[in-house]
Amino acid sequence: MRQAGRYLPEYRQTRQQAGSFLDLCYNPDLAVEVTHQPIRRYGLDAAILFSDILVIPHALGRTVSFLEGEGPVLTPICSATDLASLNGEGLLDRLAPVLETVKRLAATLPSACALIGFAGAPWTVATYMIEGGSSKDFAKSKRLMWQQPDVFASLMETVTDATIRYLSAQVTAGAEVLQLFDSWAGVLPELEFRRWCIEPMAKIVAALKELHPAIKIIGFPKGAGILYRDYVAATKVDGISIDWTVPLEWAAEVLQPMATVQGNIDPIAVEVGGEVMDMAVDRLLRILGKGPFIANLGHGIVLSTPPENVKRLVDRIRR
Ligand code: 1CP
Repeated sequence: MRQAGRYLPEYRQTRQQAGSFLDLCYNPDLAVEVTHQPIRRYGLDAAILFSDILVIPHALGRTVSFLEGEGPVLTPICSATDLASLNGEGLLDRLAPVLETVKRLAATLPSACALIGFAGAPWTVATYMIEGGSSKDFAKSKRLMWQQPDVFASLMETVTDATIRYLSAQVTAGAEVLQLFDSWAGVLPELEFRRWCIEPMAKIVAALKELHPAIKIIGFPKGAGILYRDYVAATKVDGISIDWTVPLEWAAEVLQPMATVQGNIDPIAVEVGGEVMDMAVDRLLRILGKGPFIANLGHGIVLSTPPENVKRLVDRIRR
């Protein structure tokens, strides 16, 4: 959940050297360095590849840029004509620098440190492609989904297929675990959640397991509420990353028998630190620590987090 990033001074320094954010993602020397930074600092059990979920739209031929302080900006997809401009042929060539980063990480990380590859889940990636960036209400995405269902379905299929090819290539390059981030799963009504979050994810998991039977896959349908249960059952993920709103006792009883549960400390509790964070960690370990569990946050670390709070968090979990 953003191991690397702007809360770390060493990241900010490397980020400056890189030029643009996408230049950083596509520069294996710097992306390897940035992936190693939190591992060096905290000795974590797993490293997540440094990249972004928006390299997929970029590799499909859309323009993508990250404006300082404003987040991502893409040329929005509004019609069948825009859709026709997507080009999946050169996908893996365009993503070759990221795959090179995975290869180098597999060779250089400590052997006890697992390497996690990742991608955005299709719904979340599609929202950025349709909205042209971040969104508060996801209205354009929902309008396209309901008013131009053929265009929307076709976009989802293109992104799903690209995601399978990209993640399969990450495994070939040395990723040992894959995580799919469906950060905006929680904005969909039930039926649409089943159709556009669960179904594509089930397809992705099945395809990747057929290609790489030993691969472990973690899903993160943020905000899914009680639908987390059906998501785990239907997608057959090995791990389920829960956001901080999911009740721990429910997760232990309902989710842990089906999958390894990952989560779910509130990122602001980590920013606040001290006893607030300690109490959250202790309760988490008490309730979920008896079953298969990965200690983590419930979403990405926030920029204003003091790095020493993360150190205290890791030390406490280890103890
Ligand atoms: O200037 C900067 O340095 C930009 C900050 C940043 C970082 C550190 C962005 C821009 N992306 C990343 C890296 C990143 N993104 C990782 C690397 C691995 C790690 O260290 O953890 C990962 C796994 C992601 C995934 C990602 N990107 C998600 C899914 C997870 C989540 O946080 O919900 C999403 C939604 C994005 C899109 C994105 N990338 C960056 C921004 C500002 C955004 C938009 C977020 C939004 O819409 O609110």
